Amino acid sequence: IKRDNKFGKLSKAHVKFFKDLLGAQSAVIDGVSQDATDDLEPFNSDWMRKYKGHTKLVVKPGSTDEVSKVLKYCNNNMLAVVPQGGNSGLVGGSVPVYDEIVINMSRMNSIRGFDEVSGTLVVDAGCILEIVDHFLAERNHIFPLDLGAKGSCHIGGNVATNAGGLRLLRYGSLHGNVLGIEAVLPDGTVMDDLSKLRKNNTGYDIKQLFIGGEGTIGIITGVSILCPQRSKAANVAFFGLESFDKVQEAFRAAKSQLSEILSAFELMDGQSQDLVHAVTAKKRPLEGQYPFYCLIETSGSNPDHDSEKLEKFLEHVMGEEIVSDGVLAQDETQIQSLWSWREGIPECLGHWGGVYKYDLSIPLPELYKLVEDTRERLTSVGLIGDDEKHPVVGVVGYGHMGDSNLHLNVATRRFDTEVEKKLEPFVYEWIAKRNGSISAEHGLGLAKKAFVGYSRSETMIRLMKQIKDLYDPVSRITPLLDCLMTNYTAERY
Ligand code: FAD
Ligand code: 2HG
Ligand code: ZN
Repeated sequence: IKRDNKFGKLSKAHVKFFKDLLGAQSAVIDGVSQDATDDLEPFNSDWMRKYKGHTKLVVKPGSTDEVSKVLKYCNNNMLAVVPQGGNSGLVGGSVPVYDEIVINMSRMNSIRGFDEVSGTLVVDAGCILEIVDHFLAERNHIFPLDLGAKGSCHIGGNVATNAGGLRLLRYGSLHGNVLGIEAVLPDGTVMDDLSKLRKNNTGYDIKQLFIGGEGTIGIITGVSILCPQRSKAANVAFFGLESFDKVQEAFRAAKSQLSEILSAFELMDGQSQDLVHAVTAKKRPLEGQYPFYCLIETSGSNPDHDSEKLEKFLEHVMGEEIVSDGVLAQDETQIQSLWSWREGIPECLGHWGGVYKYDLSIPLPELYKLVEDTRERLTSVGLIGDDEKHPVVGVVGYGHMGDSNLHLNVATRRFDTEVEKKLEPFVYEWIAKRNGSISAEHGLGLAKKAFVGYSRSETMIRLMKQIKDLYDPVSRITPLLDCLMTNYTAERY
């Protein structure tokens, strides 16, 4: 993609404006009025090391008012920008594609308030998920979202991507939990919809457009969210199973027997666990090796009640030979250790080089078939192997079984066009045939924007484009189309 020269080039005068506005020295990382420094590098590349930008300026506003002034100035000067939270996104949406200014939200990191009676939390968008969850833990509450990147991702980034994560099965999506949003529109207008109300049927629920909007219509600066009570008891079990049919049986049994205390049901295939083992060399949770594993978590308010339920469930799945082997964590350390075999997969898969990632919604009965079909496809053309000559290390499937959300990952020794051509559009066509989604929880970003038509009709794409035009009207006239997100071009919305 070529840089669109309708966007202005950064000058020393622009940099001076931002330095004067933001005051604090650390709030502006400048590679314009001085030689580009290494300090810019982390903001120019993504977690997967797949996308690389060339920004010469990172600004870190410290308040909603500063975000507003930054965006207004950029709008007036045709300067392209990209919003960035913890930069843990997996679709290349958080890094500049060219020389866009990075608006990094990390300085907006205050917890604005928490009401222990209603469980309503109000935070700045730049708060890190794990820090917020620790704050809530001290108050016997829990953030209704958890994911492997919790140590770095921001609440604003979570909301902007409508992240799903490990406990959506229990607490539902951010579309239900987020009560209010404060955001700044492309022209600098502050949209204060930071409601704390659970119910508010007074017209359109506009904040929903910002949840999963990936920063295309505004920068989220504040979020209010309903947080559930933290459960007193938590249990984690890890099972080995002989087939995907057995995994489905185990899921049905878990839903019917553990019902309201079930808080996660995660799937890992044997190859994903082999690759984690190859990287960490940790002792495996089970003696034998199986083609499938699942991790089941329960959490509830009465430890005895939960244990009783769980015991009955274990008797059932072992007795009926639904699972072949299993282990139940005995303490918090073991809980963390079992979770690491699931949460550690994305990081371990990156060990060899590049990973092609597909985050898919698929009707449950066919969920694993895509992994088998993909593996067969790459094997048949000789791309998978143990040595340097073969670009592909392994094709693995894992994910949020409870949400019918598969993560198909192809771990490679290097990003390789031959591999990519075999995978795309094959994976997207496979998904479209089954009316699935080509992005269940990670968003479109740069990686998926060209493929949105596999999951959305022309009418839906037209409606999305109308919304983009409405919120960013200057783009239609001037056209300052992608003032907010240059990496999202007209093709996308
Ligand atoms: P970034 O990566 O910085 O940005 C993501 C997108 O949001 C970009 O388009 C960016 O422009 C935009 N954005 C960021 N902040 C704002 C803002 N304040 N206002 C407007 N737009 C903004 N995702 C899941 O759904 N479920 C998972 O289980 C999960 N697990 C993960 C595990 C690992 C190890 C990693 C690395 C990622 C995982 N993710 C998962 C991806 C997930 O999207 C991100 O971790 C997280 O939600 C992004 O937050 P962030 O602050 O890092 O956002
Ligand atoms: C997870 O569930 C994340 O671990 C990451 O969504 C998935 O890396 C991936 O493909
Ligand atoms: Zn996931």
